[in-house]
Amino acid sequence: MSHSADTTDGRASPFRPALLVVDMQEDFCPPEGALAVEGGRDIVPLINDLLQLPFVLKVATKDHHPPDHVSFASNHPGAQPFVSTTTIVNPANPRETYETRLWPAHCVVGTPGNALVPELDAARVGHVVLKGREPRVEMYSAFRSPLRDPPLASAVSDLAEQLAAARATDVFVVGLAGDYCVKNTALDSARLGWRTYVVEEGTRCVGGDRAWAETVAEMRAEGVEVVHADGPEVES
Ligand code: VGL
Ligand code: ZN
Repeated sequence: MSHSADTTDGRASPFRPALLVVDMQEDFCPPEGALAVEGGRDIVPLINDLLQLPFVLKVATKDHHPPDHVSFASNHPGAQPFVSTTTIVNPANPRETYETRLWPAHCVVGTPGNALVPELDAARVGHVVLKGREPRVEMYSAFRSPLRDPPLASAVSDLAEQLAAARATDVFVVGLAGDYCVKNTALDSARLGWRTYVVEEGTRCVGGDRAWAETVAEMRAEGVEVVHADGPEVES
């Protein structure tokens, strides 16, 4: 893969890359996924190539929703998936509030749609992070819930601790969906201090190419780099 490493003083800085494979689950993939992202399955070969490389930590995240999750349109009478939104308020701090889009029910714990796609080389994954477990919170970032004051125990993630324990310096993000969980995970990774990259060929967006262009601009504005796989065969 190609990217440039910055050194201000010319000395070699440590490079201890980690790989985050976001939400490569049946429900985000055609042909049957409840929230299928176009081309979502096509990125698996590249991700499997990346999983062969010597990252210091390889993490898979999973969207892991209870049936009564707040992001499901079916849990809001009259709401339409992809169209309607709902307002989420922190029960412990009503000033923390945000509006979020509603979806078809997806990645429900214990259903086939929750499973990682079988063609993913999951044996090379060292750690799995489950997110979206708290029924009241929509959690796109695998690092933390948007409601943080105080943090809800059921929405806490150990991803930052795992990266720190592995002494990762750089975080590479791939998976689904580029305009939701990949974006928010990459933004939090950068905000928490890791040099962060999204591999363009390793993601697909709910909103297609147009959403990707907006996502790239948003991520670059916060220091996330968009990088490219060198070709169909990633060298190890
Ligand atoms: C995601 C929508 C709803 C994602 C998760 O993984 O990007 N998108 N839940
Ligand atoms: Zn979800």
